[in-house]
Amino acid sequence: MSAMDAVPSDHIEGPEWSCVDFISDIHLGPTSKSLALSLKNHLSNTPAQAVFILGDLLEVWIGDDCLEQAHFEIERDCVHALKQASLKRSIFFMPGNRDFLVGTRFLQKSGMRQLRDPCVLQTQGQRILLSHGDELCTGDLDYQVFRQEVRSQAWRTHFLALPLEQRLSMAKKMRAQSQIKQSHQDPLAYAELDTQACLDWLEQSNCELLIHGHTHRPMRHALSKARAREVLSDWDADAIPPRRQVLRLQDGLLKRLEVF
Ligand SMILES: [Mn+2]
Repeated sequence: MSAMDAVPSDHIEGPEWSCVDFISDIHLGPTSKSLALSLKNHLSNTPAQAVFILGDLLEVWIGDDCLEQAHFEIERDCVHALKQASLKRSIFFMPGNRDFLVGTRFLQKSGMRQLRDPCVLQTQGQRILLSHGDELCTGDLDYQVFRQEVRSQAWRTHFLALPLEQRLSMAKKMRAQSQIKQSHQDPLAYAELDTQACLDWLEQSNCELLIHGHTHRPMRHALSKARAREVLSDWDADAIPPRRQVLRLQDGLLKRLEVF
């Protein structure tokens, strides 16, 4: 990877792509054998010339040194599959709130190009705004303060320098706090995106459509006469029926499909 590639892109053009896939919130972890298999199959068999992973590919990521740890076999395997797929198609990765600590080594080994959040995609005659989505949950001020702190270079440098055991226990604690918070809220309102914030971003970027993940509530929302957002599904192999959904833009049309 060249030095230039290491800078996250905020604008991607794919004039030659007739098929593009969007996924997010796969939440791969040490017990996600079945999901990892579905993802690997999809990455190697999709007709898409480009795959956009819009955050939370991993359940949690606490530093690229984990790639050398025995416990992280699923993630290591996924990196290998991404690399293989990246030889045939372009794979883009935007960090989510669970895996924003994915670093240069992870990206190099997986062959993924990193995107800024948000990022404008121009393809098939459309301008589409891509985001993980959590920055648009502006109604949750506590979360936005937390987000700003952990996304700062100072916090990142400090955290990544801690011993692995300490990082693991801090990540567990943060997860537990987030679950307590979530349990006290209406599940349909939890971590919902602010409509005006979405409209502002769309206007600033001159886009009509926002594609994002994060909420795990897959559907299309009309935001105004001309503007809409399309929410990606999370992946859950244990759900009945299992959810492994891909949003595909093919020949200018969006469709959702389940993969196996
Ligand atoms: Mn998320």
